[in-house]
Amino acid sequence: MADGSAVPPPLSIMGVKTTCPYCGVGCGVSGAVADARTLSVSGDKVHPANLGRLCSKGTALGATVGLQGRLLEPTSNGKAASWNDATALVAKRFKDTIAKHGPDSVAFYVSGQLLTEDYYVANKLMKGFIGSGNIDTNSRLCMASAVAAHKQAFGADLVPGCYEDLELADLVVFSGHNAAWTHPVLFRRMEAARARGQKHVVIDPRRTDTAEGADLHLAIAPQSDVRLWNGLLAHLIRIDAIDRDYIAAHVNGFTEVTAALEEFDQSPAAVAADCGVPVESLLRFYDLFAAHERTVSLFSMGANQSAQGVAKGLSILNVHLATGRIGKPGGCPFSITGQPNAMGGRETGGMANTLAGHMDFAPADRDRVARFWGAPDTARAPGLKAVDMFEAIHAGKIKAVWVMATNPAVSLPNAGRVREALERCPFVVVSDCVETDTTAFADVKLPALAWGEKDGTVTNSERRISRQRALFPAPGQARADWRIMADVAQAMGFDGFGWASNASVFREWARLTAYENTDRVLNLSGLSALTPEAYAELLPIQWPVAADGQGTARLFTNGRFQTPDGRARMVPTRPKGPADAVDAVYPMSLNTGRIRDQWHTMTRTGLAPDLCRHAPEPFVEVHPADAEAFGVKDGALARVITAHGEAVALAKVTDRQRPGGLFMPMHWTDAFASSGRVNPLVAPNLDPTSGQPEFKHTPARIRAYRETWKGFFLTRDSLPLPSGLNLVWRRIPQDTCQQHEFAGRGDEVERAALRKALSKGLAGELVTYEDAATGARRDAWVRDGRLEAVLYVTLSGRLPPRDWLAELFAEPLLSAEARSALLFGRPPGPPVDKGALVCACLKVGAKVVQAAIAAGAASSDAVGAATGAGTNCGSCRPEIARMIAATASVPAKEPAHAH
Ligand SMILES: Nc1nc2c(c(=O)[nH]1)N[C@H]1C(S)=C(S)[C@@H](COP(=O)(O)OP(=O)(O)OC[C@H]3O[C@@H](n4cnc5c(=O)[nH]c(N)nc54)[C@H](O)[C@@H]3O)O[C@H]1N2
Ligand SMILES: Nc1nc2c(c(=O)[nH]1)N[C@H]1C(S)=C(S)[C@@H](COP(=O)(O)OP(=O)(O)OC[C@H]3O[C@@H](n4cnc5c(=O)[nH]c(N)nc54)[C@H](O)[C@@H]3O)O[C@H]1N2
Ligand code: SF4
Ligand SMILES: [Mo]
Repeated sequence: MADGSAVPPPLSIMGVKTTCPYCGVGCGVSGAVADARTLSVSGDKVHPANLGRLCSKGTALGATVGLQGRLLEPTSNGKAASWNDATALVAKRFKDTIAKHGPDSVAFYVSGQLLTEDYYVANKLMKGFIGSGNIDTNSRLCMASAVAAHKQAFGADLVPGCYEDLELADLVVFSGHNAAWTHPVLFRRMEAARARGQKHVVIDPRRTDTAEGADLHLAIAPQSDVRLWNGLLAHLIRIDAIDRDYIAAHVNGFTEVTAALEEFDQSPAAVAADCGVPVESLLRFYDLFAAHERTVSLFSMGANQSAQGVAKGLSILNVHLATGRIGKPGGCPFSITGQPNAMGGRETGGMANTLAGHMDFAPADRDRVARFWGAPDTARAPGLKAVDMFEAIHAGKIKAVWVMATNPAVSLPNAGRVREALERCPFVVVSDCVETDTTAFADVKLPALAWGEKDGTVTNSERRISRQRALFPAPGQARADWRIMADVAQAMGFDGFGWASNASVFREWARLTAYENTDRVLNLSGLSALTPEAYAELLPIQWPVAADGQGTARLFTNGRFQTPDGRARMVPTRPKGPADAVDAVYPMSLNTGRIRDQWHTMTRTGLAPDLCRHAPEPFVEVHPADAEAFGVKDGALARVITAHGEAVALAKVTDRQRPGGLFMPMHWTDAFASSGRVNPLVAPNLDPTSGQPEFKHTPARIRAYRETWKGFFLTRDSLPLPSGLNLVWRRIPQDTCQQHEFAGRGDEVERAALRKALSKGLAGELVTYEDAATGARRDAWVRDGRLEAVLYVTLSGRLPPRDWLAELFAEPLLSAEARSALLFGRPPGPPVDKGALVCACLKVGAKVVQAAIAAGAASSDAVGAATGAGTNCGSCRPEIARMIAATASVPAKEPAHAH
């Protein structure tokens, strides 16, 4: 049963099929609503992307649909406003700004987390009717380099392969892709293929969980990918392992590429030295690649997020074109998408340098789109790309901006400057579902429907269009993004925004893809006359969709590309180092990325305590030799400093990190840590063609934080924490309470100020214990016999485990024993400390896994059988294997497939 109309579904609706709102795998989800906001989810057994599987994040969706923190009414300058007033205000401010300063004085910054229908409306409004190219998307931070590479090589932004290819391949190369954590369900499918003999090669400076069990890991020097792939191509040419017939029939540019290769020493020794890998490993990669006709090369953020991201992509595409490994079952280059609808945004023209339907600003394309829209003012030139857009806001050139479904105050590079820009901007509108670091800068906040409420389509990494469907009625006054924009467009006086439903928006979009389409691969003609009922029931389908309604799994099967002569283009690329070189002041390379259980800026996954227990705090990974050199200790706090900013994070000393490299997760925001955001540190260096930032490399240094005291604070409800004190805090959501960890460098006066600030928000009786010898102080607030909060501080001593204290919050009445234990600082019985959560799906902690290993479980499967860990999405299996290897004298690894 499905509902595609604007009418909310009844509360009792059971088993609605929808799509996961997180990664680009695009898993089908069956959601069953029990009552008001209670939801249970399971994987959709017939969705082709996941066939019933979900990863830890998908599994925990039910924990994220509460209404806490939600925006439920429009506000203007912090005061509630009606939709009519808010719409009129946004329309007027945009119109006035345009009238005074021209269309390029306004901008939209949108997101791959919008639906295709939302994206289409945003783009039509900005490019078609406002007449400016100034709409860009967070996909600029994500997919822009791959898009540019595709356009140069194939003539359009086309992803050739499909998920089936990942299973049919004999060799899968992961280039800057930590699939085990970032596309877990696909990784699980490839692990199954690996058990049948598929080989895995991982190219990543870090030994990630994807690399852990791989046949080969090339821990390359940061930003040396172009050198590596060009070296591979030179080698394949040398041993005549390229497909000369395919090149002759279908590919231009081979001669130019060969000439460019010859500018460099392509001997394996020279390439290996430049890439910082052993020459034997390099040769193994070359041999594996040469030996396997059916090769898929996945590439993700380690490729795209680079000042040479386009060249990295092209180098990969060049190898596949030269070997004819494209458009074939199990053979293709595969740029994997991050967000649930990154693809939809690329299709509908969410990027500043494209129009819609894969049409550009070439006059013929531009005029065709303008004709279709009946919009004579349609923009004639590309607008500003994300980082430049925020620079233009900072410079006062853009005077009104509307941010939708993204959190740029956290996620853009050089985020301190982004915040300055938002602060300076005369008019900032933010559409979001919740309060974020970015909504703090908004003049107008507009409440958007969230996942589980919104309804429309998304396109996943394999070009598959799936429906997201509503499970809940709209809460408060929240509205669909497309509707909010259409209302503003109409209030601005524009025609063509009067759709009755999302189904009509989709139909118009599909018709545009088919409009005067003689050669564009992106064609949804078979969907351009969908009735509202057919739209409501639409089954997952891969574009292009022919007039007869048939989808398409693979592109370029006949060797024809979307270029004027139908031939693909190989494009010469030349290796360069990172944009900013390390030096004596900043001798290390700061790399950033994702962790297994958090999604981006934690606005949703941060609500699920189970997802916060694998890596509860912001951390920095550092190699043991560097830790030693800079006096950084494992488990202690460290300062990471770049020319742009500073952060404080927990040091994880590990040889999985390259010497000279640091890694920090991108996720933490002001809501979760006082100094854990990484993007104030990241240099805004861009790829000159794609405009994508080099998130993976900023010169940095690391130092110990050296606190003089530390402590923790557990409280039933979230409290605003004091600022201006010389301390750092991190908040960790627990089932029963909010845990805050503190460390400070101030004296007793500061600690007293902290205590005072915290007490202000608390009611109840305060009981205190002080131990002058260790400088320990324990405060507990008890109200009506229930524990409200505890604050433990110590100068030199140890702090007890938190889990035992957290559990006291669940007690309706504290026992006398518990009360004295509270002040004594020690649990009455054996300490409860579950350790980190290894398996978030089945809630299995490290201690339980270790116990199973100690009892003889010698493989991930055996640990799974004993504890359940790793038996759902499997993304913790590499970690379990590592724990086994660390315990056993003879490392018991996953079965290795000898070459
Ligand atoms: N759990 C989780 N999953 C997610 C997301 C999430 O937030 N959380 N976000 C989704 C989104 S939007 C995206 S874009 C994808 C991203 O998915 P991935 O690209 O897999 O994720 P990242 O961790 O950003 O980066 C991948 C790897 O690139 C490596 N790398 C760094 N520098 C280099 C280099 O110079 N060369 C090479 N070859 N590799 C390098 C990093 O060490 C890192 O391990 O994940 C999606 N899935
Ligand atoms: N250092 C570093 N920075 C990075 C990266 C990195 O690897 N390293 N990766 C970059 C990449 S690849 C990406 S994709 C970005 C992601 O960065 P962001 O897009 O900023 O991250 P999200 O937390 O996903 O933000 C989405 C916001 O939209 C809201 N939202 C969700 N659904 C809807 C909806 O339907 N409508 C509306 N109006 N709002 C909604 C959410 O509440 C949330 O606030 O980060 C980039 N930044
Ligand atoms: S792999 Fe996980 S996050 Fe990605 S779509 Fe599937 S369930 Fe969602
Ligand atoms: Mo992304």
